[in-house]
Amino acid sequence: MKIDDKSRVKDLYMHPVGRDVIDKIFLQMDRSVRWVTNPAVAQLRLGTLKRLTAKRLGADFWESVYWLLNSHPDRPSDGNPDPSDSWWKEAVFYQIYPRSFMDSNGDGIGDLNGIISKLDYLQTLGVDALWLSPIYDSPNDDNGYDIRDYRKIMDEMGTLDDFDRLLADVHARGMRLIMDLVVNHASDEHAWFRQALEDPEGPYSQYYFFREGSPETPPNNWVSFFSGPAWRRFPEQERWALRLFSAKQMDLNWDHAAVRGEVADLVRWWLDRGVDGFRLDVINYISKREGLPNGNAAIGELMTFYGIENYFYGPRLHEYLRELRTEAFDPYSAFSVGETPGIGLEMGRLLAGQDRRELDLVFNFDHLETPGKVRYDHYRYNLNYLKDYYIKYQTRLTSNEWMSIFWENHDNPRMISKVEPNNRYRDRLGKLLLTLQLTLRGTPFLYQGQELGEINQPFKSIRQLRDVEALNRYHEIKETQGSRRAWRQVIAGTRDHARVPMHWQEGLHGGFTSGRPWIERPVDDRGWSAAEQEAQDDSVLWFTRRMLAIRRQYRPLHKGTLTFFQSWRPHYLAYYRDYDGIRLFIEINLSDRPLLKRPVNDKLLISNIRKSSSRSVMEPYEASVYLCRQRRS
Ligand code: ISL
Ligand code: CA
Repeated sequence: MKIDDKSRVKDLYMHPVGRDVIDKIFLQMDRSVRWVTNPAVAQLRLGTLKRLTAKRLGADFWESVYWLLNSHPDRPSDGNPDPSDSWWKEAVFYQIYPRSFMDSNGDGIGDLNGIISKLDYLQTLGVDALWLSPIYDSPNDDNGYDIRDYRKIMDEMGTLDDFDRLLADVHARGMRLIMDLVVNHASDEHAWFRQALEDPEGPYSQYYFFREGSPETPPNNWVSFFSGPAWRRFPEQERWALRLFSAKQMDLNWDHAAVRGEVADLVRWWLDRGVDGFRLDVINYISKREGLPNGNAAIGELMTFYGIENYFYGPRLHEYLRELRTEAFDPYSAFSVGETPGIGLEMGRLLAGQDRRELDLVFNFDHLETPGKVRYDHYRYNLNYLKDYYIKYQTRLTSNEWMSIFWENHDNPRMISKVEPNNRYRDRLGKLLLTLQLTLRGTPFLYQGQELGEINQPFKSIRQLRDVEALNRYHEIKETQGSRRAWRQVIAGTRDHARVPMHWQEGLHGGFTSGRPWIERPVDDRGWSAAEQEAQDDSVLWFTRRMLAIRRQYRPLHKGTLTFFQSWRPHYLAYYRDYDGIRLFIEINLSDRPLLKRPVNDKLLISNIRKSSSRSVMEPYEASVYLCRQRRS
């Protein structure tokens, strides 16, 4: 059904993209979406709404919304396809940020040989698959997310031989390895871009979004995720080029078939080497609206990024993903998980619906901040929201879809510190978050350091930060609001919290390097290194190992159904996982206060509380997993 002035608000909410957009707007405003679903409003014609809101939202607002919805006629399917036993549905992934994982040669930068030296550690931990953040040749403006040569290993990381050895060693341990595929953009130092600059009439010009126009004003009002306009000026060529991220990350033009061919080619090249799949960086941004029109101001203000409606879910996204899958992934049965910032639940279902053959999984980010907050705000993360989010997902997803489960990655502060900014209950909360992540229904992606209960860093000065996003942001805010306010924002959200070196052992630089690390790890947390935790039976590290072993042993934790128990109780999250007559019960206190327990005489498998002091009351942040006694029936 076409959406236009005659449509009603309820039509909007029944459309997958419409629903997501509305949910997102209300989430951002921290308001209940019931405002929209109530019958009086639901019947309203959009034309009427348009007239009522014309002043506030601007005439182009509704035009953008109609365009967005009408370019996505598909509906998620109601269920079915194969709830199959794809390996990635049962696997636990572990994300490595190679630059900060382990340095083998003392230059202060993590490398492939460093990773190889820690494979025993990872195998003992009990994870099934590794995801490596980019290790390709790169000038490192954005730590490898700006690729100069897709078929070369970054000098600091090692060589292709090292890579082949790493892959063979991973496989020999029965694990799998996926790489990061960054193809929304490439480095301005990539040969394609250099040739495009050299020869504006040549074939490579079409690989990018070049625009002429006044040297003072960028071609449109789009804003970069890393501050400033989304355009970079090339004075010699008298042209602008689109760059949604840093000034050195030039957006590739996927509408040009040759670009899609190149991407399929390089994917096959790595799959031929034996990798098991890819995580696809900002993959929902690859299709941009034709003509690159200005972004609507109301949307820009609300979402912080002007222009986003023109590409966060572009008109040809599904088509391009299907093509890439047919051309490159499917012949190798390779796995794909899309990083899809900004998309909502229903769009996620469209992108990862099994019957649609686009992606296997997506990373959705709506749960990383509680409503109304953004990463750069100071606030306490409310775990009740995580519960609501998860319940909502599990209620909407069908057998045709599967969910990724993650709390952290290299772009986000540490979850323990978000919940308890002063790091109280560090040990207990770390274990709670792991319990949750490893017992919910879906595929967990752990991020390096979670198994050590890592927390945010007490950075003291901008000189300690390295991340291009944080540095740009700091300087941008400083100009208008001064350095104190700039610092206050940046310290809350900087991605560097998660990018400091792994804490392998006590002493200098945590055993990460014998040289000077590329980024310091200012936190003083004696006792928390991997080696120290190894020697301590009740550490977070040992808890992670046990939890992973339990997950391996009990099938209900993979494919089992999930049934919530008393989901209406605030601060209380409990659920059953059932499979083949075996039942587990997971019970979690989401708050820092005591809470009533469900009376059980089931067998306790694991808990983050050493010895429960009471049979009826849970301690703050208590999390326990029980094996239920044989069910009568
Ligand atoms: O949307 C954002 C701004 O709020 C960012 O979170 C952004 O979408 C996200 O950081 C995208 O991340 C990925 O692509 C970036 C890279 O810097 C990140 O490290 C990567 O994970 C550009 O390649
Ligand atoms: Ca090194």
